[in-house]
Amino acid sequence: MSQHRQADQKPVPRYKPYKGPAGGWGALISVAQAWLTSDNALKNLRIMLKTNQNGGFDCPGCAWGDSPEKGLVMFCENGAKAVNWEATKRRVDAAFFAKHSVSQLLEQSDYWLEYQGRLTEPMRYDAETDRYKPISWEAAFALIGNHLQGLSSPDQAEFYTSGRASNEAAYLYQLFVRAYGTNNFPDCSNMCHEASGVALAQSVGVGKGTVTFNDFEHADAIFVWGQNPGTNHPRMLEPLREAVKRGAQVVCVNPLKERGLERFQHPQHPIEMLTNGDKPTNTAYFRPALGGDMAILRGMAKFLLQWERDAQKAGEPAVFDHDFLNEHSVNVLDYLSVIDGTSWAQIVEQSGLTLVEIEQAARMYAKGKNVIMCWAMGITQHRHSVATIQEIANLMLLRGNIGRPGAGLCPVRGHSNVQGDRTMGINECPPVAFLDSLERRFKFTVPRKNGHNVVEAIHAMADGRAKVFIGLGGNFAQATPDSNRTFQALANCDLTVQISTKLNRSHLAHGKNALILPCLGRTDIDIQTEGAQAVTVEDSFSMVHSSNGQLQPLSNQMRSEPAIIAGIAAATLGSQPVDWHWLVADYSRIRDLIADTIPGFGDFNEKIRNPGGFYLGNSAAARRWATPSGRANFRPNSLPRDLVHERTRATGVLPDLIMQSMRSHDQYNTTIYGLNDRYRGVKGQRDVLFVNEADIIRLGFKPGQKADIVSIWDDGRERRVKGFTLLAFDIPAGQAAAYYPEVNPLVPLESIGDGSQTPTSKFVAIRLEAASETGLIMAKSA
Ligand SMILES: Nc1nc2c(c(=O)[nH]1)N[C@H]1C(S)=C(S)[C@@H](COP(=O)(O)OP(=O)(O)OC[C@H]3O[C@@H](n4cnc5c(=O)[nH]c(N)nc54)[C@H](O)[C@@H]3O)O[C@H]1N2
Ligand SMILES: Nc1nc2c(c(=O)[nH]1)N[C@H]1C(S)=C(S)[C@@H](COP(=O)(O)OP(=O)(O)OC[C@H]3O[C@@H](n4cnc5c(=O)[nH]c(N)nc54)[C@H](O)[C@@H]3O)O[C@H]1N2
Ligand SMILES: [Mo]
Repeated sequence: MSQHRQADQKPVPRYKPYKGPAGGWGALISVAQAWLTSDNALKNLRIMLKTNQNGGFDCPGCAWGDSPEKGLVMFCENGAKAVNWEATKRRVDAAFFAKHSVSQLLEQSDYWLEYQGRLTEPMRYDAETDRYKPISWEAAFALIGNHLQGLSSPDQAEFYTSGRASNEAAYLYQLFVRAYGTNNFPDCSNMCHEASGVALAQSVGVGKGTVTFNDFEHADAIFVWGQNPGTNHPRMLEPLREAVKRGAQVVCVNPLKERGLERFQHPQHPIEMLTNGDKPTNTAYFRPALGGDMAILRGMAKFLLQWERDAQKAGEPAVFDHDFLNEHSVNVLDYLSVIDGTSWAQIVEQSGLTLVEIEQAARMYAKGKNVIMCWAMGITQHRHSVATIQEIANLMLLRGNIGRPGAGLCPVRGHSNVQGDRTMGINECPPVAFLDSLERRFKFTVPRKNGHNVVEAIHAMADGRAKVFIGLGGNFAQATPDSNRTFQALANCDLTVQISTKLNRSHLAHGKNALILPCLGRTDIDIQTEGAQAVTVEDSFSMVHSSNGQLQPLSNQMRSEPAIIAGIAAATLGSQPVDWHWLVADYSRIRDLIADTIPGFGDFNEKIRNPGGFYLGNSAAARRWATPSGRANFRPNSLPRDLVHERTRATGVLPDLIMQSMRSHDQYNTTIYGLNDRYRGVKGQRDVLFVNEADIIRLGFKPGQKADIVSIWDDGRERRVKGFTLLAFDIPAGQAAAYYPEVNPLVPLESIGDGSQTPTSKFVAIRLEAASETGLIMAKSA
């Protein structure tokens, strides 16, 4: 049965361990299903072949880059799902909203909501009938303009951005918002790689990765920390497998045995598919405690220091890269002294690994001449994420592993243009140089005070300090922590505006006035006054390239994101400081402004004609250190004293388990494509808690039984999700895992990263309680 049809039917939950490799026939079958059930099959096949091709569109899936030289088919299973999901023929129009009240829609699952199809016309919430009703674009813009003009301060509005927005849309948006007068730019990055940006800016002077695609071919060792590329960045599996093939070390650090980090069969490789051959994607696999990565890294550094001292005594070649340290770094002695000050006992206790394992990881690191370290949400969504990422940088600096071919830092980004949006100025703490350059170019007084991030925006709306919320994409209500409080915060607003492609819970968690503004997606053809428009995006490797929509939009009532922003801006500011409508008639005019104000974008319009786009450059990769010291900084942070938060400890309740929240194979963030998680063997359900069998029994439950999950925090609020099935799973003792966004109500709004304020979605202290509802799921043996 097709996965899409499940939206209207009750699925049968099932759990059966998955034995195949990642990719392979499973992926091919899944692509075929997504394609056949998209209601647009033939058109979609044609456009899928245009994914990530020159002249085609950038995959709306993840931010992994592609080799600019390769002519391969460059989409993956989950990219195909993302494309098909967007390119549906089903429509959510006035008739749909006439049929369903908002209260009725609230009863539906996230899966059902998005499955209903593309939003096709602007709608306004009508409180009397509890329904969305059609509104003209002009009236919608006027309503927004009136609300914004009526605020006593521009800081009473929040302007959210999700990472799919193109460079052109993002630039226009930030220009409008700053001309309006605020830096309130909460964005998805605040919940994602914020810690990477903060940490790396302090360590190496630039908050982005330093490697490019080709570096993977020259690395002797690649470390993959807290990332599940088999599901979230499938195109990364090929370079990993190629690295293993040529004898490089691929070291995975992840508490779960993720299938994509074990074996991979290339679904676009005929011989491999026909012979059913698959290849390993790692040479070592370590399974840490949640939040234990910094201790592992510190342990590796401690081994390195020991070997360096041994080598000095024995007159053998040094372990550290002394030339690099002398020429390029500061603070190394402070760092070495915090290493000496960290005890082996604390390292082992916090890491969840044995000393032998940490030594093995250190040897693999020390043996490689060129090492790349990759990481994602398993590293960034902790309280001490900034310190952990700085420890990655410290370890890499010791051996000069930044700024030479085959070596470097690689925070693997999430949304396809989340990195580009930051480059364009979607930043609540904008760099002064950027503000100066806006002021020079546009001659208005740019707001200098830092704005709100996601968590601050929720507080501001909850307290009544913010009254208008505008979302450029995304699903704010569902992606954020402490869901009940976020809902309440949005409901408090005088106006909420969602610029969206698909129906989601943020349209239902609305303010007193609310608008849904339907926009074009990456796959749609975008026609403006001067003709068809391309947009541009930046991938994880700082490659900027253009993206051209290929499909006829479902309705002529949809508008492009830049056109919608221009409409809002004109209704609010008239034609100040630019003629908004003139700008969006031809996006190359926006790109000219980008070229004028953002370094690296000179001749922007020329450069994007280049097939494959252009490289923005990265100062750290060129060993230029844009830090106050002018050098790479060792950051001597201490390990956390206790991984469990003192506000959890303050309750006196001991956690039963520490839980992480993660993505299934059938979802894109809050977009749920289906109820299966193929590589983890789960079918037909999402309300599951992965727990070690011994823990299930220790806590007085049986595998397959249902439980309520309650999180532990000292503010007297109850945070509970009900009736989760306990799945006996291969997971380290004391840990649990569940799917985001179902468990977001459990993440306390105050549980955030030091220095990043990212919600700690990978570390939630929980208790299990007997559920009112009980039941066993069918546990079939393989
Ligand atoms: N198909 C698909 N692609 C996507 C997305 C999607 O939802 N679907 N989302 C996109 C976005 S926005 C992002 S940010 C990325 C997310 O990509 P990932 O970061 O891969 O996403 P998660 O599912 O959150 O996976 C986190 C991984 O970290 C591990 N982990 C959890 N806690 C720890 C820890 O303390 N230490 C270590 N070492 N590991 C830990 C988990 O077991 C899991 O394997 O993917 C992007 N691409
Ligand atoms: N517990 C927990 N919470 C998390 C995470 C976690 O791991 N655990 N991960 C966090 C991370 S890494 C991220 S990035 C955030 C994601 O947070 P968001 O980016 O806010 O969420 P998405 O689910 O990606 O947004 C999906 C919606 O975007 C809209 N959309 C899709 N394409 C387009 C487009 O082209 N244009 C416009 N305007 N709208 C579009 C659709 O209406 C769709 O419903 O969630 C965070 N929340
Ligand atoms: Mo993300």
